[in-house]
Amino acid sequence: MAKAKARAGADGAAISTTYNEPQGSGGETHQTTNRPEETLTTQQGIPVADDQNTLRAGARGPALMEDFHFREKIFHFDHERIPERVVHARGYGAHGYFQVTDPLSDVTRADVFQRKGEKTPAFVRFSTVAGSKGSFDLARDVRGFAVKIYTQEGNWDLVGNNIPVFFIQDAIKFPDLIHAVKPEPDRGFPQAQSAHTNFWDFISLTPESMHMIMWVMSDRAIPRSLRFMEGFGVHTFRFLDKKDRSTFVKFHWKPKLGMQSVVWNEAVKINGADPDYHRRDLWDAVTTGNFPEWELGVQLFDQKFADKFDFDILDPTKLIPEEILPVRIVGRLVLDRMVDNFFAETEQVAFCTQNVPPGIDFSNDPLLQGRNFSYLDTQIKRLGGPNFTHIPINAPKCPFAHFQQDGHMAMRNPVGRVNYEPNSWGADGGPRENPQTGTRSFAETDMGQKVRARSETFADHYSQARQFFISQAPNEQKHLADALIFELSKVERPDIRARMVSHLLNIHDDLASAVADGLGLAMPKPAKAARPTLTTLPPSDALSILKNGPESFKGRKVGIFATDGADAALYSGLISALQKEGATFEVIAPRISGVTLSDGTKVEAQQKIDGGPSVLYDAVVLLMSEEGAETVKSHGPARDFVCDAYAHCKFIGFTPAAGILFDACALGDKIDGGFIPLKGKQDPGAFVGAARALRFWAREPLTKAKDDPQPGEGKQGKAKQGKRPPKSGSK
Ligand code: HDD
Repeated sequence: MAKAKARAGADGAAISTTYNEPQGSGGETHQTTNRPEETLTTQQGIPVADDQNTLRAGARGPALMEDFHFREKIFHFDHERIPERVVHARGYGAHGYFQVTDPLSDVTRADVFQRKGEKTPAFVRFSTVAGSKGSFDLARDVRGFAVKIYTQEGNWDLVGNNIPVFFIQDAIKFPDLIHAVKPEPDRGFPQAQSAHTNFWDFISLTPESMHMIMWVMSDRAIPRSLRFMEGFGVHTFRFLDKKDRSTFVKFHWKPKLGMQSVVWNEAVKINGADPDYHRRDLWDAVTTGNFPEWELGVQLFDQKFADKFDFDILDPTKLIPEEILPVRIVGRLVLDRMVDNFFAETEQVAFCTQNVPPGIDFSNDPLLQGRNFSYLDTQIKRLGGPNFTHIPINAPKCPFAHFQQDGHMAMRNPVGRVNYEPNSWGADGGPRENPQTGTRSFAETDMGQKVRARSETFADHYSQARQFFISQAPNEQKHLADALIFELSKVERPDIRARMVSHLLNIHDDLASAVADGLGLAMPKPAKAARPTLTTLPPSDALSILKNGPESFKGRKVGIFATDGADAALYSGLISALQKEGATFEVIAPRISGVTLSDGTKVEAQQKIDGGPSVLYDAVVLLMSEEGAETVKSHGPARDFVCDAYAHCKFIGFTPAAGILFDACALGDKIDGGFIPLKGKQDPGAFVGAARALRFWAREPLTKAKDDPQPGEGKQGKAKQGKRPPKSGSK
């Protein structure tokens, strides 16, 4: 057992230290807190008398080589970093469990899906793709959604994203894609952005990326919270039953609190105000017992369905609309515990797409096949050797036995005389293979000539991109066009901008004209398409965020900008309405010491106005006395608080005195339905009720798609369960 040590803090108080110790099958976390009697030691366990001064020859003399404590401390510090992930470097993880709600024994023998109600431990790491470890959370980017489920038959890693399709069809293009999006090699910037020349150069030369481009230019790429986004396994996988019969499967994670994104201008400002916005949000939710939850859904289908579907089910740039193939909800994922140590767990966790337990198998998706090589390979570089499964976060939690041995940092080796198989040592001969319970592959017969070729069935690059676009609510379409204009405006070469617009012409004329107009570009000719765009695919409501938002304000956060003398009864009414809804709040005040309300009650502030801009909140309240409003009305951050909340279409609750501030922000004549006056007892409840719509979208000017059916009016009719009517202003 490792000992937990305590060290003295600056004030002399003991600070707890936790060591993770690889042990037995899963390792365990050993934690001891506040044990001031414990003595600081070296890594070798030698007690340390003085940790403030190096050993030297005379008080002003040179340091001595024999100071092993100093040398060990600095040696360890010098080696504290491991290479960051080549992609998905910035991430945040949490523990939890997966629970089966609808067993799948009819289609898979995977042990994890057999018993209703059973919980299996899980670890999830969310991430951005392009940015370095220290980049900001609100980059426009795909979010990684990697889930490790520690099943009783080994670890299952479902290494997905918050977008159900991908940029490329063949893994051989992955290094090119990532080189193009990462900082340009000569100058080393821009960081965590796709808005630069090289990225759009590569994309505009890669028509297969167009569907994914629709998603990453949509609000999906700027989620409000990791808790409010969907996850997808992306590829088609296989389930295998007890007789090895195969069913194709696509995996979906659906957030219980609905989907929600921020707007781009807000994202830019959040990155300055709180670069850790997403990780702080997850930390706060889990540590206050508001455990984030997703449903696991599966789309199941057979070869017959695959044969008649419009697109190749092996093509990772395509999805199967939920209206055509409903999602069956089979379980839930709950995150209920943060890590003890970020490095030990979140940084060292190693996901590998090839980790699938018996009963789950791969399809021939060429991207998945390539990933199955890449992930194992990358872990060896990143974690330093082949024994990364000895690290507790990566170790299976079921019994395991094999003859792999030795290598860097081996924590466990097979015991006894036998380290090979077959052997003649009978019962002492160690583990044996088991054809009955062991993992078996689908008996794939689809083999052919050895070729370097892309299947003809992968050649339609635009139809589903169009389907995505016409499935968006008008506000969402506008955001998508604006995002393309923003990104392409950062592209230095006009020919690349024009080439992108030539692809957009194959997707939707309105989108192409809006973007060409925004760029001040003469309309180019459409790009040459390998297949003509199908204009018959109907809108799919499931693809829109606005139609899959929450029904309540639960899990959301209000910023209450308060001044001295604000109405005490309204304040307490507001707090109870928010608590009843399951929402949280922060008080923002001119000074961090807080405010004194009308009845003399003192209220602590969580933010001083300069550090608590309205972009950090889902809705805001201006709880002000006249005198207070007069004092803040000429203060820049106070005015930005109000102007931004207005510009970002937020609901604004306000006491009458806040009118002074509205006038100062030139909003006096712009009061609309998104402004909720707070005067009487019922008003805080009315504010929370309005805020359930999350944004007052009617405030946002639109560019409308003219000739397509509006989302929800398509031939495929209503989307699957969980679909909600459009929010106010989304028509
Ligand atoms: Fe990947 C990391 C998701 C294509 C190669 N990938 C990584 C992570 C996620 C994904 C969520 C972070 C895991 C973590 O939190 O530690 N990647 C995807 C998805 C893809 C995809 C959903 C397409 C459907 N990836 C992809 C391809 C390749 C890789 C085609 C290479 C051929 N991905 C990697 C990697 C990473 C990785 C280099 C970096 C760190 C790691 O694996 O552990 O191997």
